[in-house]
Amino acid sequence: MPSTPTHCPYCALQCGMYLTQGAEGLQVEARQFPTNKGGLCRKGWTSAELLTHSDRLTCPLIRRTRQEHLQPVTWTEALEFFTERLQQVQSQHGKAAAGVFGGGGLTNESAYLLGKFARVALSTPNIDYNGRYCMSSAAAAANMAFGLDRGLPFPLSDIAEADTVLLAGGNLAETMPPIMQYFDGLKKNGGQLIVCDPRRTLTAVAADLHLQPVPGTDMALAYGMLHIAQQEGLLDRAFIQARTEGFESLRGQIASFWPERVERITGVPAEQLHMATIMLGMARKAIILTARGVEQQSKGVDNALSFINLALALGHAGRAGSGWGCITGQGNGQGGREHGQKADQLPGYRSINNPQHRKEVATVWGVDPDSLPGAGCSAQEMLESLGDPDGVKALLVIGSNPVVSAARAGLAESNMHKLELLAVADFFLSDTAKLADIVFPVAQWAEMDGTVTNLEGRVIRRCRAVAPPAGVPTDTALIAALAERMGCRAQFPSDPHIVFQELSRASAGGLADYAGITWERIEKEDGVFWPCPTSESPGTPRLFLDGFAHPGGRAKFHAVRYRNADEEPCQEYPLYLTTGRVMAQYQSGVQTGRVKALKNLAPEVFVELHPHLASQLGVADKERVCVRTRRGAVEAVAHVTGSIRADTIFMPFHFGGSSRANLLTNSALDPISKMPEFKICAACIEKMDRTSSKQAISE
Ligand SMILES: Nc1nc2c(c(=O)[nH]1)N[C@H]1C(S)=C(S)[C@@H](COP(=O)(O)OP(=O)(O)OC[C@H]3O[C@@H](n4cnc5c(=O)[nH]c(N)nc54)[C@H](O)[C@@H]3O)O[C@H]1N2
Ligand SMILES: Nc1nc2c(c(=O)[nH]1)N[C@H]1C(S)=C(S)[C@@H](COP(=O)(O)OP(=O)(O)OC[C@H]3O[C@@H](n4cnc5c(=O)[nH]c(N)nc54)[C@H](O)[C@@H]3O)O[C@H]1N2
Ligand code: SF4
Ligand SMILES: [Mo]
Repeated sequence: MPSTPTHCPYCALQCGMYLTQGAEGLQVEARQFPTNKGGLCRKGWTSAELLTHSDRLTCPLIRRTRQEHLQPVTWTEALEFFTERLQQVQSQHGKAAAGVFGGGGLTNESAYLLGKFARVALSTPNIDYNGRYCMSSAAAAANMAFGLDRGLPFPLSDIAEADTVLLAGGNLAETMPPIMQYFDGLKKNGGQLIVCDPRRTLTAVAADLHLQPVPGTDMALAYGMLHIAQQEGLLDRAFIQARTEGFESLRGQIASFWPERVERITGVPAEQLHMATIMLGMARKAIILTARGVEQQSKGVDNALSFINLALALGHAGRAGSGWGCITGQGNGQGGREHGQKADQLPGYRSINNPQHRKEVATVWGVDPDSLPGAGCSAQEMLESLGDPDGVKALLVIGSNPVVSAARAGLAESNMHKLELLAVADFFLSDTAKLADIVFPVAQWAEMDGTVTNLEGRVIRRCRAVAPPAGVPTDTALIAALAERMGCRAQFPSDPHIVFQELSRASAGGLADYAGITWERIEKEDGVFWPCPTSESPGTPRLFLDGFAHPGGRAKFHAVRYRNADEEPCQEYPLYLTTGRVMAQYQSGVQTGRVKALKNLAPEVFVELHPHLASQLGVADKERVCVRTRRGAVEAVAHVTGSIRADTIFMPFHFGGSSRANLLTNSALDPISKMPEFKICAACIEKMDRTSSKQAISE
């Protein structure tokens, strides 16, 4: 039986795998690929089980009133129902009453076609995607500092070659296990790893130095390191002068974050701060990485900028082997934002507000540039305004499960009920799909061809290994069918190979230029790094070596100001609640929650708390407790562990229904990226006997 070389459906590492048809369905085998070097995590190993899972959706479902249950219908009925309802909403409330909510798991081809569908077939500005919850703060920071945003501006292999790596707010040992090979390589080569996380995670355990700050205080920590670097003469003056601008504007900030003050704010001992600064400042090659821990905050952009400031001031950017990078999350978190799913972006990272960019894309689409809508609202704003007089009233969700994953999910859920049409395209009945008026079944990753762009900016090929179940379309075929049924005159090819060729043309001349990339090249070359403007171009594994992307080629410092989280602990809610991931579950759990081996490893929502806190509260390990915030209450199993700060508790967000961590989270947004504050809110823990009399309320 032939094996199909492809990649895992889940995270941005995009490990290489082979899929082979065996007696018991498709078998997964690890494949040597530059990212995973033959490694896979348990989610990858078990991913093919879902192709034949009995919960798979195989036909469209509709309900004509909210009192009815979803019923199977034919495709003709489904398409008619969708277009009639949508056109009704748009003719009554205007074009912008239609909204699209996409996902960073969609292939480049699907993401591109979805962006075109929103702007051309629906003529609505309102399209955004779950990458807003993931990458948007780092993306905004990179654009501001470097003039270009690509998760890692260097290949993963640079990590192993560095002298020092600082990872702030990432738990890669659980979120991308095979990536740890590069950190092992770093140590084998005599390099050192610093991890900054309020929890002593599996990743922190692997570090040479673990900084364990109070959640939300990273900006003070980064300024504190700059202060020490200045005192110790570790700033790279020549680099600052030749390749950057704006350093002078930071002077006041640097001066005011002396080590003892930083220790008071962050809880990180001044000696550790000193040690970390020396490790980074003395390094010939150093890499600073940020992930969701510092980015998913109402100051996520400023947090990322403060780590970029540190990299620039030490001369660790724009040089081979050094740099700041952000660890992208979803399989196509990177490509998903390059090709037009983001509210203000057109393919190739063009801006929807730039008349020249609009013209370039409109020419490829064969439409009048003036017919393209402007920028729409961001993901969280869209969900919070559903049903409002000016808000979205008909929503298509494709590749996301926001009822579980949006901040303040109780509000998002109740708002879904205000919609006149909720359509969801998924292969399982997710929590969001359960609320829908119409559900479109779609093909899974191994059943369709396409490309995704991994955390390194490497464009790679996903290959079809099996046919989808009869009557189940791919995402591109579904989008093309919807556009056609709506009478859209622009071309909507459904064949992903043709879509990719159009996408390459539409990206030509943009920042994320794919014009020189073909599927054939990707297969031959183990992926191609963008920008790759011509077929002769080798692609660009390392960005910024000859200059940053701002006009003039200089990187910019930003004198960001330290501020508190939107919601700090108080008497009633005395703890910091932070949320995140565990190895065995993926995101809202729709996929991994259906894999028995993974479910056994991580069966239910828990809350990590320190033994001091547990004894203060009289809570025993494994006892069920109630976690409460201003937005709601969730019952969870207590995991008592010395690995977390005593002022902080942690919950994973992978579980649906009443176990949603997002019933608790705060949706305060970063003013620039519009990223919600998933990582910090004020909470309390109550013993169940005290709670049972009160109702466990949630919005
Ligand atoms: N198993 C698994 N792997 C995944 C995913 C998954 O759902 N499951 N999802 C994928 C996706 S989409 C993403 S975005 C990535 C995310 O990958 P990561 O960013 O590694 O994951 P998180 O667990 O969200 O957050 C990382 C850490 O941030 C810490 N943290 C919280 N608050 C702060 C703070 O204020 N400062 C600092 N310095 N740290 C803080 C948390 O304690 C946590 O350990 O993982 C990808 N891989
Ligand atoms: N509290 C808290 N909340 C968070 C986070 C956190 O750290 N803490 N992290 C945030 C982050 S970084 C992210 S990325 C989001 C993710 O949150 P979600 O967007 O909810 O992510 P998934 O659970 O992956 O949802 C994807 C849905 O689409 C389906 N799907 C998967 N692939 C495809 C496809 O190719 N086509 C179609 N049509 N459907 C597909 C899946 O079955 C699933 O139902 O959660 C965010 N929410
Ligand atoms: S690390 Fe990510 S890409 Fe690799 S097997 Fe695990 S989930 Fe899949
Ligand atoms: Mo993410």
